Amino acid sequence: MTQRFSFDLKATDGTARTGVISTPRGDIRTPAFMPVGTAATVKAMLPGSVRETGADILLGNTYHLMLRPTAERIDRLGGLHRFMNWDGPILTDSGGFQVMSLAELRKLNEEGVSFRSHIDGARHMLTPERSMEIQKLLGSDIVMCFDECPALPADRARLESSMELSMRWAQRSRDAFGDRPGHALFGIQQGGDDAELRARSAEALRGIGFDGYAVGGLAVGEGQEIMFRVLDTAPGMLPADKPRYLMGVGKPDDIVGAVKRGIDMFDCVLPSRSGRTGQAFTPRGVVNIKNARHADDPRPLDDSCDCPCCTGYSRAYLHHVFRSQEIISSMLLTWHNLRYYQRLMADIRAAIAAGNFAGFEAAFEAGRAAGDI
Ligand code: PRF
Ligand code: ZN
Repeated sequence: MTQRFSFDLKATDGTARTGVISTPRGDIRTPAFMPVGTAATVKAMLPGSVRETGADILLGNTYHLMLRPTAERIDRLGGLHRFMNWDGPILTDSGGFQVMSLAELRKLNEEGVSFRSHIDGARHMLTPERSMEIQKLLGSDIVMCFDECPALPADRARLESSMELSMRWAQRSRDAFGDRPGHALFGIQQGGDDAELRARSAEALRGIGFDGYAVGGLAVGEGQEIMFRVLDTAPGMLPADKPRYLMGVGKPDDIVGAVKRGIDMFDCVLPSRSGRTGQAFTPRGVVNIKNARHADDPRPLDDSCDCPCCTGYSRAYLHHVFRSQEIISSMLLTWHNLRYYQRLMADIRAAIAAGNFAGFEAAFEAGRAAGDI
């Protein structure tokens, strides 16, 4: 029986780690970047193309899918994998974070969060138990605990009561999830920028016991310096033999700095969303394709990239289709950005395996210092 979920650490370099998460739907090489497929699609990409960029796993969202088309409908249609035609692993976020950033008229109490849909204003309620039920109906491979994530800065009393609520919800999530071989449940550490609260949160989660542990509550307004200061200690509070996931991060330099501090998994809308707004990630920094300097440029966007955008098209073409608002502009730039992120992760994994993360970091920084030419 291959109904297993496991994490094998292959090599470490300082606090940076590389390994493989095994799931019945396939392996996830870590450090891993998960493209975001919020509404059962990675916008502007076919699932086979997302796979070609090198992605092992996608992220889906409880909040969006429960509102439209509903978890029950996806279940009737055979689950999220079949619905969106992606047969690899899917991690689903639990909904609380999206309720707080997207929904209207939110009311939070011990039981959960009630809110009005940002789509049609209908009232809904999310609790740890309902979030576990929805993620099960979706057929998620990696289920996230239902938590609350305060924006930063926040005072200590607010961070403390919120963290404690999230830990009670973590226990309720664990109880409601039950025992589902081949499926994983991840706990989420909270505590904002307070090291003592982070330690208490980690202790509570370790006491409950999870298949993996997320660092939540970061990239919520605090800036990179504070985020890295928290990450100097937070990952080390979590079990070394389980994957560690930094939720909603981030820019390429955020990822490099977080890997260095012991993080194994990431998700972010940045590569896909930026692709639709004309921003391209390259080893020499961000290129804004709408800039007039590209209008006559026959060169590829990134001469080091093997993606269809860079092997088939000029900057002049990309500039033209972006300015003309052609659909292919979003398709090509999203493909390139997702490929850039996956090459970044592959380079990171190879460097850690070779014991040369410092060399990787130096080359990464040198490329960005050189700038786009
Ligand atoms: N909790 C959950 N999802 C999240 C976050 C969190 O803290 C974040 C914070 N960056 C992004 N997505 N459940
Ligand atoms: Zn490319």
